[in-house]
Amino acid sequence: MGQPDSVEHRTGESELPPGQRLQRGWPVTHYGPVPKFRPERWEFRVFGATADGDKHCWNHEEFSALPFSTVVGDLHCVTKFSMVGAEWGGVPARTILELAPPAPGVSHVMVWAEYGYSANLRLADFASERSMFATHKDGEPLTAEHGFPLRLVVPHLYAWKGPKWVRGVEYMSTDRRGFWEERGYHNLGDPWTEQRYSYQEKPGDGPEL
Ligand SMILES: Nc1nc2c(c(=O)[nH]1)N[C@H]1C(S)=C(S)[C@@H](COP(=O)(O)O)O[C@H]1N2
Ligand SMILES: [Mo]
Repeated sequence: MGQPDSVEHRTGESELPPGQRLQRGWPVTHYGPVPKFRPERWEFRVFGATADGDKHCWNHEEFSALPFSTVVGDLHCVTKFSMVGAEWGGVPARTILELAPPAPGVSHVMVWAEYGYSANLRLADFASERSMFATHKDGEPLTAEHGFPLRLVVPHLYAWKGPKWVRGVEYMSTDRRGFWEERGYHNLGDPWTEQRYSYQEKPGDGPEL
């Protein structure tokens, strides 16, 4: 056969997004050091424009007790490798939206991670049924370099939109750029239309640069 396992059959996708190539294994890609997990100091915070005006916090034990489910989704790195067919286990973003609802005017979220890494998402992208705060991949806990204890996976967007070592979500009534979106990457990041770089943005795709 010579080909990797038939990816199409596992993911239901007929092809990779344009310009992407299949990666064997799972490379580690991120900016900066891998944070050390300190359970006693860890909390997951939802803040900003919440419906009740309050912050919502879960410590690690509380977060681990939230209902667990799985989703199959691919990772498409803007540097052109894709990792396909992973089964992510964790807490769907929709569950967080239900437990800590946003105020009516919320249009975007900023997902925050250790060391100030952030990624902005339209609320509709965040609320996708495949957006997942993952603790596990293929039944195993995430490793430190892949985001343990928690990472966001948004399979329909480039993978920089999914922070590893995620610590919270900010609800926003206007869009703001996250870490890579401020540094030349596209504000929306749809791999199927190759929204890679900010110079490709059309009016309305993002805040003025
Ligand atoms: N906190 C944090 N999360 C991050 C990044 C980062 O630099 N910091 N890089 C992103 C990018 S560009 C990619 S491609 C994926 C890579 O995930 P992986 O290392 O598990 O393959 O993580 C994303 N999440
Ligand atoms: Mo990436």
